[in-house]
Amino acid sequence: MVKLASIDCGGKLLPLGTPQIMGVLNLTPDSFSDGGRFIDASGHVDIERALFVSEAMVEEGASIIDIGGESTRPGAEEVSDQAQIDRVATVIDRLASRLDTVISVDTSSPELMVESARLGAGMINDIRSLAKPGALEAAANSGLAVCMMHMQGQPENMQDQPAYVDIVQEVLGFFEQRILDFTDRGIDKNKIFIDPGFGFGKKLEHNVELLRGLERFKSFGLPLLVGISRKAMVGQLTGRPVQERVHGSVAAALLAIQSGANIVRVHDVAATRDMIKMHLAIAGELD
Ligand code: 8Y7
Repeated sequence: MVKLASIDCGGKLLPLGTPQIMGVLNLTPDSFSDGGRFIDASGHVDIERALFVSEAMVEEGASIIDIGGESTRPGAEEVSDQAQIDRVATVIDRLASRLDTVISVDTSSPELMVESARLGAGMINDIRSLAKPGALEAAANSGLAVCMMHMQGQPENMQDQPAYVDIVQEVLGFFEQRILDFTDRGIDKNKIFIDPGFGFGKKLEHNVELLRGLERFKSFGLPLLVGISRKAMVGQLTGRPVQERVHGSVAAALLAIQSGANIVRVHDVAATRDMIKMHLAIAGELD
């Protein structure tokens, strides 16, 4: 298998020779798996706690921390740009200066993209794939790496009636077009990650088909990011509530890595790190 080199993420190098872990830091009151964990009694982000947990995730093996200030769970309402900035800016600033870890900002807001780049973030993770007016320009000007994710519909309605004829083919087609849109606007092709967007406008059968066909997404020669951690898919297949989905999530991450995923976006970093060590040993790639 052809190995990808490292990618420059805002001046920090993300190695891609082995699978990397993106740890999730949701600074939201309402994310489905861990909402409210960092919100104090007055409704503000508990910055010290967010920094502490981020550093713990790095110690456990995360090389990217994905910071979000807007819940994108099915049916979630959009949050204003300023409210998102208020939630995440200080944490991005303090983490970027304190850690070698790549800081990713989970946002669709061009304003927050610009502000995050200024504060030292290295990557934009936009579930809307830079669809908001001004987002392509903001991302291109930032020079940051960008994760392009597939979603059918919008978070408000995406789980109402997802429908595909051939999901893998349709998601591949989306990337083909969107890579052109990104590069036409001046985003460096070598800084694009692709992500099929598990659970975003997808029913269980669609998510299963995507995971089965995951290898086909390697055809672009771009790093592949996969997020299945604690999602409904894991709940449906194991019968477990959200706080009991670690084992199913780690299994899903291993299946994704065995099909070529370069980055797994997860809540349970330590468990995922153990799995990757096992994978590397058996695949003969342990350093
Ligand atoms: C994903 C994501 C979420 C994902 C990427 C959750 C922000 C829902 N899922 N970003 N974000 N890929 N790139 O369950 O799968 O964490 S939010």
